[in-house]
Amino acid sequence: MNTFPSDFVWGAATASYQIEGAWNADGKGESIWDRFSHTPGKIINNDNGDVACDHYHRYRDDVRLMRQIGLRAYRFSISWSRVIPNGVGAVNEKGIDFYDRLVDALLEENIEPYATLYHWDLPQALQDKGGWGNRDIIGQFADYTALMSKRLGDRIKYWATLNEPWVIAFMGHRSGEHAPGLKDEALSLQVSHHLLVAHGAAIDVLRATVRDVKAGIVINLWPSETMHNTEQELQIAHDMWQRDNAWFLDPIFRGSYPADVLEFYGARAPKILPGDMAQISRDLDWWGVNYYARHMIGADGPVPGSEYTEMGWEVYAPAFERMLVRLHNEYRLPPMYITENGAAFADVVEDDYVYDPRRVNYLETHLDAMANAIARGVDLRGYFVWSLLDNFEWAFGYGKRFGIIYIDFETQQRIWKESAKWYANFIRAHQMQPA
Ligand code: IFM
Repeated sequence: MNTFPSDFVWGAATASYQIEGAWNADGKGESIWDRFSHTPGKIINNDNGDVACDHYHRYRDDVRLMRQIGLRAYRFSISWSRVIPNGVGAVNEKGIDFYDRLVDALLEENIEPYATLYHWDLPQALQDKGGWGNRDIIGQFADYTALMSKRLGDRIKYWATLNEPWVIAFMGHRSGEHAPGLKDEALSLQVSHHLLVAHGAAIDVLRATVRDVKAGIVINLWPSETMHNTEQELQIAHDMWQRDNAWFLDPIFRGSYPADVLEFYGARAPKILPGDMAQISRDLDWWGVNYYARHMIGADGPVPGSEYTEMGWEVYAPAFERMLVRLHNEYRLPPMYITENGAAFADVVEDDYVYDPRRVNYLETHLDAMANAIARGVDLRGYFVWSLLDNFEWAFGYGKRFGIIYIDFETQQRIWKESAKWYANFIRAHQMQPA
């Protein structure tokens, strides 16, 4: 059995729109997710994040839960429209106060805050001016980063610029399943480029503003594996890796887009200005990988013998280990964190408790895969389970439960799942005791 270094960081992750609620409280502006979820037909059941887990009002309870689980770190995101309601200009002090209080509450419990600046909830006022499709977003994001890092940088060292640029660009602007709900491939590619340049601009701001900053980005990665290893399947797997993963990894870590993908997109490829690639490929102190499952090419339906989550995602940890080793072999990388990993299952409450052995198995096998990857040389420093709480799962609404803590959305009661108990015991057995 491989294991973890004693200073390995054990955490949990959430995101503002998925848990905070209080969508228009205390001067918060409208975000694209408020607008999208208030549009009938966009979200299953027409659910929305108006209340969500009411974390805005209950964050103290949630920090207490984190302490009880024994988390050393908590990854959350800041809602841009809560702190700058129109995206630019006037600052909403009450919004900043919320993050101030949250960070202080975390530090009181010795829980290290990891802040993500953008987890998808763009101020609607900026979307009205073109959002991520308008190059002005680069300066606007830099200004927002400057505000937050000046206000919180004395207490937050770990900053991520973006969460999952693939999802923002392609689900928001190509498939239209996510806010702002656009379906335009050329636009989605331009958006992905603006996201990356804005990321690089924000890295410069963080370095200038926060002493001893640890600045990074979070990327979602899905490896593609093949059922029969035919030449055709291998080609598809290769193309998917290039278009979905290398499209973001190469510019960040190599300073150039993959040539085969640029050629594939041809005239739809983004407009790149001089200096952009250098801006995108700034040195990082760390980076985060969000990993859930693999794609299986050539499987006509489910892979025989495999288990699937409520999302329809396969539970298969060996692909995780293989991907981590591949990344380590192919790129020159800063220290890596797994910033999301977890599974949605149809949880049932019985006697104020949720017994979720399938989630425990998912977590156990994926942690095992990580320990193996570390033994094979991968510089992995921490892990954040997705998610601390059941929450608003975007276009799926509240139907998909990823939490290790169950939320009764009628009463806002927080209920322990077996997986939270299991994780608490695991952390206790593996973590360095705080001084
Ligand atoms: O809930 C999301 C999260 O916001 C981003 N990564 C994937 C999770 C599960 O779909």
